[in-house]
Amino acid sequence: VTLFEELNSALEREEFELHYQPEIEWPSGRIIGVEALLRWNHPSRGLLGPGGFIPLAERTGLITPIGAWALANVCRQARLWRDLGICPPIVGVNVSAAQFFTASRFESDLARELDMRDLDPGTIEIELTESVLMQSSRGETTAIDRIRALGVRIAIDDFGTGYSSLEYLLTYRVNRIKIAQQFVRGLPHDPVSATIVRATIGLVQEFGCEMLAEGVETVGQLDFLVQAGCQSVQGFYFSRPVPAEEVTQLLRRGV
Ligand code: G
Ligand code: G
Ligand code: MN
Ligand code: NA
Repeated sequence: VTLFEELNSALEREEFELHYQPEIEWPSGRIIGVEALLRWNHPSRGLLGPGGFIPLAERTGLITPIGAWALANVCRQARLWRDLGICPPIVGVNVSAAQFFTASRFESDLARELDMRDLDPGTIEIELTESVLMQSSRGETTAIDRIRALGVRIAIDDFGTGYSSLEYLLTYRVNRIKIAQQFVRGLPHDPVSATIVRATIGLVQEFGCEMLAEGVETVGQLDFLVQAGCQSVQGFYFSRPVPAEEVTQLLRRGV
């Protein structure tokens, strides 16, 4: 069997799992959000990260049903946390361009899930890459506008790694920018990383947008970011992505 055939049957075999990584406000240490990250529990290869199968899913169109599964599960989990009285303010889910632009499926799936679970739409955050913004046609009402109109949050993921046009930030009024971990990696000593991160933080502040730095692994990176004005962080320094039950514990007692 090929990897494609295995991926094709992975949904019905219930081989996918979502792990969640906390997003922390510092120095308060408060968990302000969690990001859902897909894992494939492959029958012979073990637990695979998205890097091992998302590109194949995108090329073959399988990302649409897999992504719909992820979205439904994120909404179900958000509702479970709400019922427990511990729902974080933001529950984020990654959405590929290939999935986002599949006719109006994504939007209608999202609206249906919110309705069915009776969720506050402002709890759910859709993480899009800059390539989605680039492919959206400016000047007309886009899927992004309609999703914002539902009250759902939009974040730009991996900010700075794409073909950023500042115009997109103004056009779409996204809620949040997630600064790519590739820029955080070199902090605090690499001067190029330091300059890019400081400039990005200044820019995002000008736009009045929320922000978070990804991939924080060391106290040196954390200190640099907080001093530069970015007080929301995510990364191995605080927690790896972990199964939902572990996040439930973290939400109860903090990281
Ligand atoms: O966990 P890991 O570092 O391997 O994730 C790599 C990337 O895979 C993430 O940055 C994210 O963009 C993507 N990814 C993770 N989960 C999902 C998902 O549920 N749907 C889509 N489309 N992409 C995801
Ligand atoms: O959606 P995005 O591309 O931001 O996905 C985040 C990915 O980065 C996840 O797959 C997650 O496992 C990974 N990640 C999260 N925190 C860290 C970190 O501190 N260091 C490294 N190297 N990877 C991280
Ligand atoms: Mn992400
Ligand atoms: Na991403």
